[in-house]
Amino acid sequence: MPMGNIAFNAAATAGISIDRHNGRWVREPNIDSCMNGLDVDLFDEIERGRTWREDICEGAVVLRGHALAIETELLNAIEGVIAQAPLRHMTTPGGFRMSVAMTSCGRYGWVTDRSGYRYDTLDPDSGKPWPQMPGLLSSLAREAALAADFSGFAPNSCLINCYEPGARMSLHQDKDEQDFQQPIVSVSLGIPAVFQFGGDRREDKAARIPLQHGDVVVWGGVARLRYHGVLALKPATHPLLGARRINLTFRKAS
Ligand code: MD3
Ligand code: FE
Repeated sequence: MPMGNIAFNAAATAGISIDRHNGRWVREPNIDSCMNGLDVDLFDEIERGRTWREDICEGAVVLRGHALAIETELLNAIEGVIAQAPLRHMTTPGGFRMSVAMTSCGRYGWVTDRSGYRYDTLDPDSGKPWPQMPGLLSSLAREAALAADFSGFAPNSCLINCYEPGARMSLHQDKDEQDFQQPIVSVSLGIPAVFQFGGDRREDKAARIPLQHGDVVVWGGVARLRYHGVLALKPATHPLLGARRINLTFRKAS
């Protein structure tokens, strides 16, 4: 288990004896002289050390490293979805094959074909409903939205985007959803990408924001309809995902 190793190594470096206790790392009570028997949550301390928040602008917050603590469980859940609804390269209304491979889970999946973009309850490749959204995914999205002050976020769609080196997403707005008061939560996993965050018009100059494995971003309020995209990924490999980047975007489609 990669997470166990990371937690263990960090604790060993800090020179603290630890024990596994209720699924979390804690200081061993018997050597804890100065804390008076208080259970210090060492696991949370370690996680906090490599997570922080960055405000991009009003309505947009990056929670750096926020998904790291559950990376293994997240990847297992994503694998389960992909086994039921495989990643595929869809065709845009203009007839272009997307370089990003996609699938969805939840009540609604985002689809594109020659007839346009839409949310659909059925996977067009199988004719079946999309796989259920795993509870771990919806909880992560809800909790991240709350951390950015959007309470009660209940996503009913999770789009899974898979990038290989060279894949990109050109500047666009997300406006196929019904209620723009609802935020969008994105989770980046695997090799890094440079995210482009533009303005309210396509011509507006876009800021470049690097997104790494474990970063979670919440986009809402005045940021919700801003143009955005992803630059072509550079060749790289990630220890868990190889030469791939997976991005999850959680939405309330309708
Ligand atoms: C800012 N995906 O699927 S996620 C998309 O990395 C999409 O795969 C990108 O854009 C990706 O539509 C970016 C970050 C993101 C998602 C939605 C936004 C940023 C956003 C909506 C409004 C503003
Ligand atoms: Fe988008």
